[in-house]
Amino acid sequence: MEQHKIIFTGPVGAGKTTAINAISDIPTVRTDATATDMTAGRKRVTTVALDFGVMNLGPDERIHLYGTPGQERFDFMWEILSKGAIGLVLLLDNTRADPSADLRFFVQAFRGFIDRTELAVGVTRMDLSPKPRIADYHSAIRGVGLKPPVFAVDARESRDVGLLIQALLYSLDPGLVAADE
Ligand SMILES: Nc1nc2c(ncn2[C@@H]2O[C@H](COP(=O)(O)OP(=O)(O)OP(=O)(O)O)[C@@H](O)[C@H]2O)c(=O)[nH]1
Ligand SMILES: [Mg+2]
Repeated sequence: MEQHKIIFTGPVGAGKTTAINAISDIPTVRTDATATDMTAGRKRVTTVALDFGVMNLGPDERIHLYGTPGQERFDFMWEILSKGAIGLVLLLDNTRADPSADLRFFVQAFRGFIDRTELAVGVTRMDLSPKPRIADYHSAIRGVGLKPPVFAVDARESRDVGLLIQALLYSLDPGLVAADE
């Protein structure tokens, strides 16, 4: 059995917990706690340690999905969770005040990891706020020297989350996805 590990990160409310829950083939492990600080203005619960789910790629290949907390005060978990992972899914919430700043912040925070592995970016809540557009994200991320796939996704939709993971796997190893199809 081959096992790979992928990390989901991004700001509070981007949909990390929702996405892992939507795609996981097992009941997910969550560490949601009642939000007490400024996060409470945006949502009722927030991840304080990690999310965990598993996606079966084939009979003997699995992906372990780990979600980080979005809140910066739990950023010590980011490095712990990233150990041994093969790629990063960055989810951004298009309704936040400055999603491009969120993009730059998380790319900076995970830069060492991204340079060793691969990145795929998913933009959620575009149904609620159509701007910035995907093209704006492409230029923002080219500005920091990266060229990852960027998709509009609804974190509640397993198909959307699945496409994002496939794009990440494809960047890592085109054979990995092709072999499964
Ligand atoms: N309308 C809309 N809602 C979405 C979309 N994607 C996710 N959501 C909702 O946005 C919320 C995301 O919440 P979480 O999954 O807890 O976010 P998180 O990234 O885990 O947040 P923290 O753990 O606090 O960092 C959920 O209520 C989802 O149902 C989308 O594309 N459109
Ligand atoms: Mg969460």
